[in-house]
Amino acid sequence: MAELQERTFIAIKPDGVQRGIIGEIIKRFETKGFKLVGMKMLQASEDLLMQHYIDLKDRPFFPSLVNYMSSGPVVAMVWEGKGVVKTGRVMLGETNPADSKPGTIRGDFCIDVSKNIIHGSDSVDSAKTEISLWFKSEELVNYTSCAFSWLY
Ligand code: IDP
Ligand code: MG
Repeated sequence: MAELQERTFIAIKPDGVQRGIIGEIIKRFETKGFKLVGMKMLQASEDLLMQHYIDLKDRPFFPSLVNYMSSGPVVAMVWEGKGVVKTGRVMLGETNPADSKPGTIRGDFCIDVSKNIIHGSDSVDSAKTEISLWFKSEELVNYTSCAFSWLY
């Protein structure tokens, strides 16, 4: 049962919001069968983004990454389901859109690594850290999806 409640943190970055791709991204996770358990639009602070990307702090692109991510609102989401962390990453495509296959989100909707429209947690552990960084526990909802018995 617990494996069916795996959660991942997905964020539509400022370019994805500005370019009008929010609905398309949500649609892909929704029609796949994953369950949306948290969602909000926010202007992320530099503090939050520096914590979120702390592992990349020594990379040359770190300042421009934080600047990009704080350049407009983002849509932060938590999606739940069996294997959602790994499958979510497959649905995103590679970090560099040029290496992403058609059919993936980055493969279909963007061109450059510096504007790759979406974030997804890369492991179950990092998902837990990111979800608690971006969401308060009361912002996440527990409910039964009527599709559950048709998915599993
Ligand atoms: P990921 O988002 O696929 O997990 P990471 O290596 O964790 O990729 O990098 C985080 C984010 O930093 C990327 O999604 C992208 O926005 C940005 N980034 C990564 N590599 C580069 C680069 O070489 N130039 C500019 N931005 C980069
Ligand atoms: Mg990453």
